Amino acid sequence: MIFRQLFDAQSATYTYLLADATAREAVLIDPVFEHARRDAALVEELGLKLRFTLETHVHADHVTGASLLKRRLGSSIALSKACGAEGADRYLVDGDTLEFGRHVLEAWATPGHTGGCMSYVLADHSMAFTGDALLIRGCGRTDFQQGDARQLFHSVRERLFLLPDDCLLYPGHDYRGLTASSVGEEKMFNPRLAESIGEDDFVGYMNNLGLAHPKLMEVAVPANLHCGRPEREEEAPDEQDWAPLSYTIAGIWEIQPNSLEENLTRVQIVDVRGADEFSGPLGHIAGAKLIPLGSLTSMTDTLSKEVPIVVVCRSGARSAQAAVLLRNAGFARVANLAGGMLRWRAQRHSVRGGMD
Ligand SMILES: N[C@@H](CCC(=O)N[C@@H](CS)C(=O)NCC(=O)O)C(=O)O
Ligand SMILES: [Fe+2]
Repeated sequence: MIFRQLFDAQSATYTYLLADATAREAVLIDPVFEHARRDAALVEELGLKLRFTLETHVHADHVTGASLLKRRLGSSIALSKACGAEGADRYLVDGDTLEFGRHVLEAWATPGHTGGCMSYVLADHSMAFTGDALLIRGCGRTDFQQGDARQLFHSVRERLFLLPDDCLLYPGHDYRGLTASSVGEEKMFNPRLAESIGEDDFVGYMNNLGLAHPKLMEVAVPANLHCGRPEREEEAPDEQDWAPLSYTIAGIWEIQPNSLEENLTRVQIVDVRGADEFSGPLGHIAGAKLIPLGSLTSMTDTLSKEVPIVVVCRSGARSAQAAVLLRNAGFARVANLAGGMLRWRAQRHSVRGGMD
């Protein structure tokens, strides 16, 4: 079998590619919207036919790449019936199976992190993809999307822990850099769910986690309830190749600080904050042109259409709006600086003015 573990650094999400090495049929578990191009390229380079994308659940922290991959590669979208999403090609219930070449994945309902969580287990029980039901030395939170700590306890202890001790576990996320575990290991060392821990202890622990909601939750959940179909039906208008960019569910191209640093001399930087912020404590990027968002549409004739534009603000929100305005004004090559000046500074890129 061909197996690849892929990572999204923004949400610490793992995507898994599994394929039959002979039949060249593949499935992709939990693809991420911003990486649809990367994932499609890998599938094509390996000479695979993507049969399905599978979701372990309706994610709250990132948007699925399922719809983009379906459009690019003709894959079918499969997810649990209980998760309530629309637009899939196949709705799975506990016990369903999915074939790729001579391999088979079993769908196991493992609710608790969300009401519709599903784990995918290779039919020989050598590998399980547990989504956020069981993380390495942890588990998914249970405080939204019909989460239920008691249900999660039963999903893990009475289902996943019945797999053989040497069954490898691949989670939906890891926030600390671990990549895989095994059933035996988690039975012994999981601080929340190890076999020595009782149900009431677990429930008490989970009901008092006190975590902030995921930053992207309000964007991600509605988008995932439509399998990540972009708001604008036409995909990423005019593929842009002047820098490594990613296309967001909101229909905006983004550039990360490192990529902008490498392309500084080849772009026009337009800072759309107010003049006071431009010369304030966050400083600005050397060479940036100050055009506050409110003045942008009346000042587009001061910008060149020949040179790509990167728009910048404090956090990336106003500049996202600026990117849309510029595109509507006929600028084809525009990208938003992801995370704005805050991320630029946090990643220690140089600034003009400002304070340390
Ligand atoms: N800070 C992260 C939070 C991510 C989060 O809450 N992740 C969920 C999975 S979708 C979880 O269960 N996390 C468990 C944990 O953080 O212990 C974000 O804003 O995206
Ligand atoms: Fe999750």
